[in-house]
Amino acid sequence: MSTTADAPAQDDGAGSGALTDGFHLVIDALKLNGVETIYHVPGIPITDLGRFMQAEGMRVLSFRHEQHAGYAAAIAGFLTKKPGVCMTVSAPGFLNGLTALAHATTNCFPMILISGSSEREIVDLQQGDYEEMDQLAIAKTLCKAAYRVLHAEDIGIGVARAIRAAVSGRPGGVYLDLPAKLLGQVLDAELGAKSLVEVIDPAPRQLPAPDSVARALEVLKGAERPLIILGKGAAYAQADDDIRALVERSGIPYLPMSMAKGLLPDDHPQSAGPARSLVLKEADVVMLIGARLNWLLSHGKGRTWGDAPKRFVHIDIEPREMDSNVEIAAPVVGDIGSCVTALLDGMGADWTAPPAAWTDAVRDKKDTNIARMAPRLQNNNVPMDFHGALGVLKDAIAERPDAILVNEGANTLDFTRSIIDMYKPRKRLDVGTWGVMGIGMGQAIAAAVETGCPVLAIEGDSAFGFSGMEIETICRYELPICVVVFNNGGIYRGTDVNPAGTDAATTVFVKDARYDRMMEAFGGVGVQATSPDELRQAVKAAMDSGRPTLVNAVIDPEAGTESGRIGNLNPQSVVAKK
Ligand code: ADP
Ligand code: TZD
Ligand code: MG
Repeated sequence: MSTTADAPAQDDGAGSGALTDGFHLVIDALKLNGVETIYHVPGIPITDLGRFMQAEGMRVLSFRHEQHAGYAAAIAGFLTKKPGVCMTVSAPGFLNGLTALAHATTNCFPMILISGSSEREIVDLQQGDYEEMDQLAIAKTLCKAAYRVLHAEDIGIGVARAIRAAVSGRPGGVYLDLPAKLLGQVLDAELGAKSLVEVIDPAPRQLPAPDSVARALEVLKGAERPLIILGKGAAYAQADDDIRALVERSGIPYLPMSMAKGLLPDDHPQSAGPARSLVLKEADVVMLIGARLNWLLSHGKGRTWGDAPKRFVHIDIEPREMDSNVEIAAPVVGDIGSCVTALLDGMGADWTAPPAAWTDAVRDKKDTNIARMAPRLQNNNVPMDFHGALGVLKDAIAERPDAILVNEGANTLDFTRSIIDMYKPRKRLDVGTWGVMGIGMGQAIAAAVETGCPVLAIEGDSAFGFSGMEIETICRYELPICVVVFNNGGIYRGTDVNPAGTDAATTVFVKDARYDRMMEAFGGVGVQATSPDELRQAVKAAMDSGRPTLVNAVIDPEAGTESGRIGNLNPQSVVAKK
């Protein structure tokens, strides 16, 4: 319990005489609930809150922009199953953090955005306070829950509600509004301590109904060509052993969504990753575990899914997710750990593996695709193409399966996802449900801070630019992060020309940019790599030393395609010519 250092003695018979205040009650409430790390940008009215947190032994990481502190908090939530906390100043700082809070909510990651706010009386009369904004009203529409605390004795309850809302049921982002006046409010220390709330069982297990499990098993048993799809909800659930047991016991081929890669190792015999098109088209029963049928799975219908009729089994904690895009034959609502255990228990001794005709067809397709890709990954072309560079980085991860891979870009994202195998759960972090650029450095920092593991961030040059200034943060905290910028001189490609002949084309950047020199400016290691061999050496040195490093990997500006793998989502003009 902390009290204000220079508080005057007071004895009104109500408590100990010692005083505490809003600042310290916020700290005590967070610490009581196991929150030890804060992702942060200081300023009025929370500068002292950050200082006091540090003084009380919390880890307070100051960023250069709130959006990246927010993305760090969001991914900390994914990695730890506890809310990641971002703390910002009022209006502009709050808005900068809000993008990440909305991202956390969209991705079902538990996160709390704590923002200081201006005086309510002035804000509500719109009298133009310093950084005036009705933050609570704005946050409400963009996150799972939003709360404001007005009295110091309610801080304990406010923090408890925020934590429970973030992690229980479908996880998401929560906003907690702390007006400046609240932080300075004084309270008897003993009463303050009593007002704190330790959240018991913040994310209670949610057992599936037995008849829903039986129905799911019936549907699976009737399948000729079954498929399991693992999503990032399955990775989040930390039910790794049970999920693996279910997949292996069932004998069913599985497809990992991007951030579920490594939940089972990508070289597992049942992985259907390299046969994605075939299994989506041909499967007759598909069991989704913590994956939504959103755009990333073509909404469960259309060309991607072929003409073969399909029945879906869907495991998710959110009942409203069922039938969101297509009919679900067997909804199983509950937490993934409990659902998977129940399915395993129900499989019984007479469970039979899927027909060999199906598993053989999947394996053949996979073997063919892997064999076709292999020589392209060995190429030593200069300038490098994506395959030559990623062949090197694929080896780097295979040699260090504990390392965390952060990945964003368009071509840089799509090629990396399909080429680099992951071997352990929650080791691949990326742009998530929105395909958002800018998560890179925030995620890399949180990954290093929360896990202590080395981080390899593979970044398109455009993607990197969104959060590039945070390499100063990486150097300041001396984090073991190696950033590889795939520098193809632009968005998708570096070759666009403006037909009007005036400004540079909209998708191109300065030619021959040296991102490595940015890292040197802050005392980190910068390396220019123009060939796969140079890239291999640079990344090896970085991963061996653990020193903050940025490798400017020069990629052929012609190598990429428009929008990477999702160019089909671009609307077409009937008038304009490209
Ligand atoms: P992906 O993008 O990998 O396909 P999504 O983000 O679409 O994954 O889906 C994740 C799903 O996982 C969400 O529908 C969410 O409700 C669900 N989920 C998250 N945590 C759990 C959990 N512990 N138990 C059950 N479902 C969960
Ligand atoms: N802004 C935000 C926040 N998210 C986005 N997804 C975009 C803009 C649009 N966008 C993409 O979808 S990918 C991309 C942008 C700007 C950058 C692609 O260029 P890159 O990767 O250099 O990162 P490649 O390897 O050159 O394709
Ligand atoms: Mg690029």
